Amino acid sequence: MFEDSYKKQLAKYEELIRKKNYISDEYNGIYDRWVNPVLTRDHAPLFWVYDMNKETNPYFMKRLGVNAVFNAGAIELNGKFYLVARVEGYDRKSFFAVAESDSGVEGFRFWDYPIELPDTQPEETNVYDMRLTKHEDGYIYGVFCSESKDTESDDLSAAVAQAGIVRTRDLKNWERLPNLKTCSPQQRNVVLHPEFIDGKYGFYTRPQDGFINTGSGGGIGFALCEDILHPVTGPEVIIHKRRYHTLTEAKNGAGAVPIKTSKGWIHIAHGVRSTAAGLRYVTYAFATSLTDPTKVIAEPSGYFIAPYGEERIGDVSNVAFVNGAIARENGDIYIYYAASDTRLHVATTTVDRLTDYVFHTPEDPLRSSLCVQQRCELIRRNLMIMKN
Ligand code: M1P
Repeated sequence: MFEDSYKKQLAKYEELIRKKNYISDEYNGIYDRWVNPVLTRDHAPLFWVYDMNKETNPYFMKRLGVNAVFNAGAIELNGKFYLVARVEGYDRKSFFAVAESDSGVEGFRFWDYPIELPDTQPEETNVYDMRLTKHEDGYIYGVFCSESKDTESDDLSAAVAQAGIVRTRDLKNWERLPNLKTCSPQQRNVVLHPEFIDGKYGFYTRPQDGFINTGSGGGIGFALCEDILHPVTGPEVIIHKRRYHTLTEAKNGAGAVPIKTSKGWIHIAHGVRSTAAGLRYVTYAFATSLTDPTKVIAEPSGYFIAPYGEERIGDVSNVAFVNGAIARENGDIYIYYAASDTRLHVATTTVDRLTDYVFHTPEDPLRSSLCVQQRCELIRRNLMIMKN
């Protein structure tokens, strides 16, 4: 029983890791979507899940199941692609683990051990969604959500979200710094800017009054911090506001570390709106000025990656979420987007295409009558061209 089941599961696992990925035939000219997810719960090595001892596990049972692998920070080091994924156990707790691939679109294999973060916050119950920033100070920083129970509330599910910070040089040895202190009672989706700004560290923030609702937190913020070892920010400026009847109406948040281009910093963020079927999460893009990170200089209308087809189904359905992208020196970009809090996909593009998309796609005019005008102008121009 043990031997047969083990061999079968191992063969399945190896087949999954070796599975070739290919580009989907869905076209938009902006990016290519790859068909197979790059990480799923089945990518967890068998020895993370099963007890491999025949004596203590004669039925070859899962003892510590993995429920989902999703929202990953991403980084390229020495030509290889690394993801620091959110791995969620059957027990609902998440942890981080490094997966490595040569191509960035397939063959991701987890390192033997997940990351054991220094346990410096006794009240911390859950950790998730690490953003990896290669900072110009020489460190790789991981900024993630550190979640604790809200002990001041009678509601059992009330929680407090803070931004935890770790740093490393090799993704193996991690130093934990104090959690970020901002003017907001809660923070999630915090991202460290890769360059110093006037000698200071810059954080994209997402101020929120409650754990789920942002309340008075009006959107994606930005704040500076003088000393990363004592990370306290000054006031937050809201750089990208939530807006009525757009995809950011309920909330939004920074996603991947911004990508530097000759025209500006390109951000891939997420926006959330309420529907009769619950919240819908999509990603969207915008650009900020190279000289002023608080100034939005381009804002294409509509979503960038939304959950399509099977991606719409999962533990938290109707969610596309990005917290990691890799921009290579040759101009290729790999965007790792999670589907419905369950699995991780990749979409590929280039700096040129992404820049064209962000800077030349029209803005959302915010009202139906203006949107139809915008579309009719496009149609008129196109029909003229097509007639000639
Ligand atoms: O469930 C969807 C996402 O919800 C949260 O994002 P936000 O703070 O913007 O609501 C995060 O918990 C994220 O991990 C999750 O994918």
